[in-house]
Amino acid sequence: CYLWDTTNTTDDAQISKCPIISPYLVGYRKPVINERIVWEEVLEKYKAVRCDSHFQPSNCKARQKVALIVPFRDRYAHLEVFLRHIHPFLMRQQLDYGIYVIDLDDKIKFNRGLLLNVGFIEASKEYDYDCYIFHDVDLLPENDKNLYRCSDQPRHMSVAVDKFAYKLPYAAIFGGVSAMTKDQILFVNGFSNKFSGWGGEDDDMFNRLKHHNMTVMRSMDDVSMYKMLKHKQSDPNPQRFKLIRTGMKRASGLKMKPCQSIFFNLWGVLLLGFNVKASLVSV
Ligand code: NGS
Repeated sequence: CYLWDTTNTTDDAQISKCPIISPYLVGYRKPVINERIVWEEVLEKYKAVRCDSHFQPSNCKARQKVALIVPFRDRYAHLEVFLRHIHPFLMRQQLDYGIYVIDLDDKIKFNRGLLLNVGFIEASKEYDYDCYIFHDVDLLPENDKNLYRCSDQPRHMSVAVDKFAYKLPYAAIFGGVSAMTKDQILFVNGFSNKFSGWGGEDDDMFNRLKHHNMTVMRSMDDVSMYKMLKHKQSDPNPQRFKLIRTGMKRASGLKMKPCQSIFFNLWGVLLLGFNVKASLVSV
């Protein structure tokens, strides 16, 4: 059940590319966070995306096909606010996009890296995305000139978050919102599945990127502003610093070509599914 009218878009040659900068951008707009919204209203308001959360501009061909991967646990109130905010934001950017909210079985400890890997695999099966944006549900972009696109190097997008007084908390941060192409993800073998509990998986990804000679790109902080929704701090993983320290040793030990390595780590994700307790191959 795809939303777009295929009768309009079957002939790709006839439809021109969307402009590099969408004419619908409004710049800075304070996110609305206090009004509750019920699911029925979200669906009613955004009929265009009601079927499977997939949108495509009707009058031009989007320049990038973007999958938003949202790791999720229990924060339904945040999810409502997030979806209400992010749909019109992405539509204004004239993207061909899909949103994947990846939940984990309640019995399993939250594992952001694992959820992002699952989201990547599932989204790739569904559509030929150019760009994967790993997006925390509690972060609302404030300026739609912050373009949700990938580039030839991985991008860290949540540069200026209100919680950190709109300043980068540390140079190697890669958490919150980040964008990578399929090739970039495959090249570094996805995220580590080993980080159970809060923290560190993004730092480990930063190290993986560095290890593979990639450079993390950031936009100017006046464009990359985000509002963080309030929540209680999750339980940090006490093992995270050790895992980060030993991460590169594990990565170096792989000695695989990118096309093989994705099967190693992401194969572990497939085996794990959402429930399985069995030990798995993960790095
Ligand atoms: C660091 C965490 C990162 C996290 C970042 C921002 O301390 O995983 O804070 O978190 N690293 C470690 O704990 C090693 S935030 O306040 O945005 O939730 O992304």
